[in-house]
Amino acid sequence: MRRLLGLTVLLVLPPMTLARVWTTVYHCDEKTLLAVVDPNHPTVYRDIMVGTRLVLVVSSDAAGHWMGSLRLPWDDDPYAALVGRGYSATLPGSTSKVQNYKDSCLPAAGKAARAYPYMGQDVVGLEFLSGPTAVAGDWFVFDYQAHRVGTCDVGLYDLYVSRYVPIQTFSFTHVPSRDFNGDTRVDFQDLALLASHWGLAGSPDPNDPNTAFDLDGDARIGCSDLALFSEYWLERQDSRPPGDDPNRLSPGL
Ligand SMILES: [Ca+2]
Ligand SMILES: [Ca+2]
Repeated sequence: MRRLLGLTVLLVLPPMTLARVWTTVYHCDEKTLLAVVDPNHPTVYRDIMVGTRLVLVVSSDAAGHWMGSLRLPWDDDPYAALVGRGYSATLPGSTSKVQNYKDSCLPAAGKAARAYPYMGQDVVGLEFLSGPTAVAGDWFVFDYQAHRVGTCDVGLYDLYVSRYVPIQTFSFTHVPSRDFNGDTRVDFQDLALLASHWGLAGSPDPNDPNTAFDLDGDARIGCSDLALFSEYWLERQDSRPPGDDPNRLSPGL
């Protein structure tokens, strides 16, 4: 009889679901999702150009207090930066010195939400916590800036679960910029610059003005570079500086 009652209770109770926190990666317009390379590996993304700014939105399907972190290994730090928005040395309504990226904390994260820089022994990034009045939704928004050609892995951590094992890992690969004139958009002006260097020899010397146009590094500026250029046609980079943030004085620091 006792066993029967137990089975009855299990059948009547609603199915339990675990709260979930996750990060979504957008282009700088904050609307367009960054494409993934393989649908079977949803956190390995299409290559991005050096200078590209991505937007990382941390969301939750639960309410209440939570504490997490976005981090990258120190070895990857020269290649990219995780950047908060609206740096302040104090909290709202307080004069005590507490670092906070106030514009990175979205309304759904609650009034007491906070985000701040984090430096560990092997990792660097941001930590953040939602307040007790948090509701399900988008909680935090941060920027990712690609500084150098190479790869960078970013982990999302649930600090109530583990400070060492991420619950989500993103892998970004940075390729040379196609925005040759630096106006944040890949368009006809950049195509004209590429055409004006057509047929010239490339060079491994980063100070050689031709190097930027030899996109595949074969020491020749030609059709293969045009093909690589066209892959990013009309893309935007929009690598805005993070503003007055003493934690991020210059790229790669
Ligand atoms: Ca351009
Ligand atoms: Ca080439």
